[in-house]
Amino acid sequence: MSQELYTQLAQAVIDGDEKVAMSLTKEALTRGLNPLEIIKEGLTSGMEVVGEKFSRGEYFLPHLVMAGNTMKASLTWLEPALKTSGMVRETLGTVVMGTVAGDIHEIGKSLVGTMLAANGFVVHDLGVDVPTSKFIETVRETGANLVGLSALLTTTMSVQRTVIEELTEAGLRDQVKVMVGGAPVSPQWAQQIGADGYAEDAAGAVTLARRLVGADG
Ligand code: HCB
Repeated sequence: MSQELYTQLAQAVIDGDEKVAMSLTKEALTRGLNPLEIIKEGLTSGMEVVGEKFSRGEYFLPHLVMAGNTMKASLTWLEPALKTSGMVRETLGTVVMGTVAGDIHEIGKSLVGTMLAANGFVVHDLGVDVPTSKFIETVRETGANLVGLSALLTTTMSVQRTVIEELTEAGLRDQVKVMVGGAPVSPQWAQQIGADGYAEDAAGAVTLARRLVGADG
């Protein structure tokens, strides 16, 4: 039953049909389905197909825009549910989160930020196309102990390394753990650039963040 709904939701993302996606999202929530599962099995799996179609030259930029807007519209319904899902009362740490310079992909970064906030982290979301100096400045100002860097393009992955290098140059590297993520990023890449960890999705980012700040003992 729920699988059929997820398939329809994925199709709505593929079609870039915001209206259908929002109505299916509301239905899924009414049925009591897990918001993270709705995102993973419905919205994200639709996005994967959109990405594949774009790679094959079947879809063009407007399709990416429409799919992105469709996912964002559904997330406006899912985020309140995600925010209450963690129900953590204590503060585990302060995170500076953003998509690196040159990259405007927003959705995954925002989802990770929402999940971290729901799970006890104070999140400073700097947005997208964030200048490297802004990460450094914000870590210094907030005394953050964690930085989350998102990159969706092979051409912007290297900026994650630049941010880490500049944190070191600014004398802040010992104060913060750095986690990286985004479609082209891998655990090997994280290791190669001297990041402290890689997370595949928002739930994984919460597990990793808790581990990095020593919340799990
Ligand atoms: Co975009 N785009 N795009 N895009 N895009 C991708 C990323 C491609 C893979 C599509 C493809 O070719 N198959 C491709 C990149 C190829 C590459 O470099 N390897 C691509 C391209 C090429 C481009 C443009 C260059 C296209 C052009 O202009 N010709 C252009 C780039 C502009 C720029 O940034 N300078 C572009 C633009 C766009 C938009 C703006 C139209 C739109 C984004 C809308 C928005 O964000 N508001 C868009 C979209 C939607 C996509 C796809 C289809 C989906 C991305 C997405 O939102 N996924 C994507 C294909 C794909 O990724 N399969 C395609 C859903 C979220 C939930 O997943 O992976 O972002 P996520 O985040 C996860 C996960 O990675 C992890 O947790 C998140 C939550 O689960 N995570 C972290 C992410 N960040 C983390 C940080 C951490 O610390 C920890 C975990």
